[in-house]
Amino acid sequence: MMPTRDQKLWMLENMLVSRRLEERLAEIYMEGKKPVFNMASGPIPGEMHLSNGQEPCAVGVCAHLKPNDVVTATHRPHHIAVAKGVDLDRMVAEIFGKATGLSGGRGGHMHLFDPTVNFSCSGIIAQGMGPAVGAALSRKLQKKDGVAVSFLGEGAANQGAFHESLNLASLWKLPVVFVIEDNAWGVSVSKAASTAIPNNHIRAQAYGMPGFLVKDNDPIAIFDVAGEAIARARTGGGPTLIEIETYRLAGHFMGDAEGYRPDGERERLAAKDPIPRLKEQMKANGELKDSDHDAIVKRCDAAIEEAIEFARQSPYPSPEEALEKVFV
Ligand SMILES: Cc1ncc(C[n+]2csc(CCOP(=O)(O)OP(=O)(O)O)c2C)c(N)n1
Repeated sequence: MMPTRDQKLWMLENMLVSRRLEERLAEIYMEGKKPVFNMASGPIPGEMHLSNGQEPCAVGVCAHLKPNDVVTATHRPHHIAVAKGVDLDRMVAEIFGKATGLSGGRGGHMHLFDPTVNFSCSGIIAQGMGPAVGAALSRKLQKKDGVAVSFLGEGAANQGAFHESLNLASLWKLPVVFVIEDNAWGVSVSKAASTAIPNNHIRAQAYGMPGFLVKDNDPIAIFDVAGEAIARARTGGGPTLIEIETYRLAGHFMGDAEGYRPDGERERLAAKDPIPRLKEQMKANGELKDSDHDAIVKRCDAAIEEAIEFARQSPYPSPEEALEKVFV
């Protein structure tokens, strides 16, 4: 299943929104954290996990989704939230901990919930998998349209929730797709040091569902495989496991010294950046002119600056509200 030019433009624009937003967030994150790095200070308090490099996974999959389809994402959620159509202003306000944020400022960047497009994420590894299976089950029981997609890291594939979720999804033939973003590292632990087999898509066999491996972090190849999996889920064919070999261009979180990376890995990965790759491919195919690209970048930056301004101007929640809408 090959994307049309419009679908490629959509993927390029969404990758650029995510990337350029994260570049701005990384700058703002450091405000108030110099010369002494205190995670709690500055306009963006708390941890910050950037997804730059992993954007193809989000756009290749979400290009096939509608607002009523469910997505559960991870602690590294920005690229997926953008591609699922989460409101940018309220997303950035949540990242700033403001009252106008998606979770009223209670959650921060790992807890972006947008029911209008059925998007959620969690800081707990593999935690989105059970809810995605539940969402798929509810759609099946109610005979409602819609699929669920659960994104996870390769580290999450060693959690019990992974195995429980795949088993039930297959047993009940649910409309759910599991997408592993394999960036080869779980914090500082390599996949080779944590996982008994070289590739997680093989685990699909144990649960009686199709499993696919997509190499090279290529949005078009991801679009192809995800399109078939999502179409199968929509037409009653049951779940699929997709493993994508991707890479994060930055550290596990902001402030990570990345001492665990082999020499030259960062530079080698940066040279394979998927966003300029798609841009150059489209230009070579006559699908994109420099002026088209400039117009896209301008549109992205305007939306990003507007969202940042909205977040900066928004009030913090009042202390009296702190215990509302939470488990105490
Ligand atoms: C249940 C649970 N255990 C441990 C952690 C701490 N932790 C946060 S991110 C992370 C690594 C996750 O690796 P992976 O799933 O590969 O995702 P990546 O960070 O590479 O995107 C860990 C262990 C957590 N958040 N939740």
